[in-house]
Amino acid sequence: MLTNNKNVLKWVDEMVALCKPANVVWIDGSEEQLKALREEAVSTGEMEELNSEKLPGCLLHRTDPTDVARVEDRTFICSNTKENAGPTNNWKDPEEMWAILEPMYDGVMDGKTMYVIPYSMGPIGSKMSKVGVEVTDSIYVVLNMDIMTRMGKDAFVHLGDTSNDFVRGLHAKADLDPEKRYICHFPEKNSICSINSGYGGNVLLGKKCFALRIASYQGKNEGWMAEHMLILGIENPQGEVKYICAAFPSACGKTNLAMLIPPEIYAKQGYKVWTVGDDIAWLRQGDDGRLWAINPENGFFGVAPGTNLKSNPNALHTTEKDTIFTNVVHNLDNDTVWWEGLDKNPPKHALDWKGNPWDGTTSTEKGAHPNSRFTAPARNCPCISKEFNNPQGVPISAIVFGGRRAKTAPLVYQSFDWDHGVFVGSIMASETTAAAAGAVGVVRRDPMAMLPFCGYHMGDYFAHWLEMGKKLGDKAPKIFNVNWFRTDDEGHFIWPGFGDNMRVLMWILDRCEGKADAVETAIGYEPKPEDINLEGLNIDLDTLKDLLTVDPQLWKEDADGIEAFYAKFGDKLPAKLREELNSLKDRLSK
Ligand code: OXD
Ligand code: MN
Repeated sequence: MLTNNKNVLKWVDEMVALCKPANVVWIDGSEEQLKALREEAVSTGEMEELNSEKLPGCLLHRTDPTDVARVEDRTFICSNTKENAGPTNNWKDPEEMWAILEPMYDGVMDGKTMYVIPYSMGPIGSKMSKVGVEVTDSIYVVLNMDIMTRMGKDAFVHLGDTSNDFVRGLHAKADLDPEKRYICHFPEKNSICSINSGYGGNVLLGKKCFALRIASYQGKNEGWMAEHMLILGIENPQGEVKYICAAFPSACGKTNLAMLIPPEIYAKQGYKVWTVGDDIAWLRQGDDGRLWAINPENGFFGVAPGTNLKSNPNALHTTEKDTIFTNVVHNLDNDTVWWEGLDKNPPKHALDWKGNPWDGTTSTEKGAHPNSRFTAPARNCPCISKEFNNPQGVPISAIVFGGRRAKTAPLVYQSFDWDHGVFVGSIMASETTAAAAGAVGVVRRDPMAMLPFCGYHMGDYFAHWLEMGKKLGDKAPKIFNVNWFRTDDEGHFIWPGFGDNMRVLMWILDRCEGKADAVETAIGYEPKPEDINLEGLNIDLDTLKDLLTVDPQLWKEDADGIEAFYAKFGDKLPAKLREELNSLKDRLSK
């Protein structure tokens, strides 16, 4: 046992009595213990060791083919009342849910080992960090949690001997039956139950389950925010760094933006970009009144396909050692890994993500699962910020929202003020990409990119954002919206994206420092086209003007969509947001 904390000991005893494992192993986080676990996982075939020269310390794992992604339809927020979970979450009464879960957990670890994992989300000892304890029957979970969190006995030291403020996570793989898969959150009880899955997002309980769903609820009660945001720093040639948080729905390139490589024009002047986080930010008001952020995670759980030397060299280099690959192609010739979009040389002699023989030169089937992943330590990242472990976090100058919109949203605009910025975040949306030329896909609203991750009523969540704005007053970060995905009539992206997105971030920072002008439009402040630096780009001013156009007709239709979406929240929708919608409509019809 690694702690004298009675609350922890009592809960672990209860879990042992329920799951009835043959052994209990407390994870201290020592290299010795981890080494033994890696060896055990390799000996049972749960993981495979990769080429020790090309990929030192790297392991490969395959999940069950029916267990490859987060399962929103099996994810529940079991608040005491349905009202508290709100209209955008699946809800079940906590007792009813426990009546379903308890028999499934009863004896589920028979003959197996239960691992007790203490971990800290955020730097150990930071006032912004929180402790969790996960019990699991999976070594894969232990080894991933080691990369994704600060795992081990120090987390218990941080918790102390008497505190009850830790998130309890119970995970059992059981028999992976998709029909009996449950990912359940009990916000009022600070606890999470996951069963019948072995896939990262469902079982690494520190990540989406704790750091977003439970933490968003804690943040509302305790006056801070847990957000689905990357954090990056831009250093100017004088060595000053300004930090930006950005929220995008899944699959809009958050990891790429977080690790962007400055275009030549900025690099040669001495600008640098530093990554603090690629997925989650915890934000609190600091003693100086400003908003400060930490990344509660300690690694990256990134999507492998599409990651390459052009799209994200920093991510690729991060995965060159001490990384766990899940559901990618295993190149048998040199014991390395491959995925679609890595390079143009798929291996001939390989196993696909299901472990079947695969020849990348002839196969029409994908070798890697589209949601195959790398779990890589943040310390490996060539552009990791030196503030990554700073217990104070970093001060945030700007908050950026974004989505994938073919026509509606311009390249960038700034909200009129904080409240309008909350409105802008609340109407975030992405379109499913349609193949037909110029066709616009289905709009999926995803406020602040938190739709699948908010652990309570989203109407209350919007109110909490408005409340935070009141507290921050004139020290609040400025709020912006970007859209890298405008397309031309043939459906091609107009803006080059990737590193060139920095050109837009530079305007954003100039606005924060009062250094750039703006044009007032119906939807917010837009840059003067000449204020976005296009040097070295194949884009002329007219194209940029196109990227900045706001089509009132499209926006009126969008406003109707927002109206319908807002209706879901009933009287929990803050009146302020309805006012913002009405003002938008007024401005559009002028
Ligand atoms: C993720 C997601 O895996 O947002 O980060 O889906
Ligand atoms: Mn995410």
